[in-house]
Amino acid sequence: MSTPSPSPLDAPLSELDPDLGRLITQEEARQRDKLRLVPSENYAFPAVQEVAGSVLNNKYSEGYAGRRYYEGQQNIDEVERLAIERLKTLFGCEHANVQPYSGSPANLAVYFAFCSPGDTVMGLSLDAGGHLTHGHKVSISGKYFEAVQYGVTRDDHRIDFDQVAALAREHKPKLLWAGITAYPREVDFDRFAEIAREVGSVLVADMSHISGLVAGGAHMSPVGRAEIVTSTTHKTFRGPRGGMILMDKVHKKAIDRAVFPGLQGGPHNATTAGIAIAAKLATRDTFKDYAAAVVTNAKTLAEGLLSAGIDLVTGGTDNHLILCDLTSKDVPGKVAAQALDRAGIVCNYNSVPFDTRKPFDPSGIRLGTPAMTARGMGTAEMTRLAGWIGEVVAAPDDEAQLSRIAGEVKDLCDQFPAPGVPSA
Ligand code: DSN
Repeated sequence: MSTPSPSPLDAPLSELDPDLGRLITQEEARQRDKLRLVPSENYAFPAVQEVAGSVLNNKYSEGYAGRRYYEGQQNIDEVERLAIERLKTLFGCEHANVQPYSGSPANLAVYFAFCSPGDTVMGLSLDAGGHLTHGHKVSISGKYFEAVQYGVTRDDHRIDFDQVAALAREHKPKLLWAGITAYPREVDFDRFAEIAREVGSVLVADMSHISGLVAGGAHMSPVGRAEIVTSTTHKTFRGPRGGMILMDKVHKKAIDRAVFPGLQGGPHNATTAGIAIAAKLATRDTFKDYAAAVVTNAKTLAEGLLSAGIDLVTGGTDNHLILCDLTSKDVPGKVAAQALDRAGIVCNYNSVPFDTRKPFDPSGIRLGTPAMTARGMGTAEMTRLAGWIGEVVAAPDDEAQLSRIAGEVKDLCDQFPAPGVPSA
């Protein structure tokens, strides 16, 4: 019997699609040669990347371990059980759902589990550092529910707990969201829990940005304080692009049903495996050191930026991110972010609290240390980086200076290999 010849459709990417191959090679170079400061980004653990492209992608598994709608789950059930058990051990929760496709679907599942359209919900407004899915008017969370938004104080830009308590007493929301995407201070989940208890709301903590810090002991844990905890798995946690929901057992049935069959079809099994790996690695002392270093680096970068005359929202940071207010520099955030990118420093422009500019052309830039710390950079590198950012903000049109800095950034990056990114 002759061996069947392989289909030309099964050729490797380099032969099959050189255009796409070139784009991936270019993206590898970008992630290798530039300083990545978007606080929601990171370098996934190489082992996570390994499973992301594995044969686990090929399997359909609608349902949950032991209760699937397809046969052939001998291995997938074990993968999902491993991920769940490891998250329970890591975060100390009673149950975990690892099937949400990412953070927004995880949050939507919580709405679906607890609310009917028209119910009142409360969350931190986007311009104060919250997330679209916490009740913003353009999101389904603000369109299908009565969303009440709280903010930060005008004087110190920290969460205004007097306002949270007053609004919660007035509106008695079904869900009270405690979560951030552009808030540089520790979230006081105890205070949120107290308010939620008083008014009978379900407290939902969205720890997407900080789940790695929580796992590594560098931020107060919402588990045990909030009934429900949602998170992405690819930010400070360094797992795959995915989502998870942690909860007490009492909510297991409602949340599991809301995720499947309520919102989603088959789980992405390769992602589930990646979550299992990240949860295992997060128990290591090296990861605790990483989480602590992310915060130390952010504090050092913040001090350097203040020394360079850049105003910071709240005056500094307790976590992995920094929000710079460039109003006094008379440089729009977008202009600064684009100039920084040309200098090899990648961040995003961002609104600052009470911004007088529009969200697509705001007054600030948002910086974070998770990716640089994953490369092994420390406080000396953060101080250099603060100097470069100060130079760029002072002269965003000085192309000669931007090129000089881009060269220096590349030299620095050469000394700190990017995890999971092939060397040049
Ligand atoms: N897009 C994420 C961030 O950058 O913070 C939040 O979903």
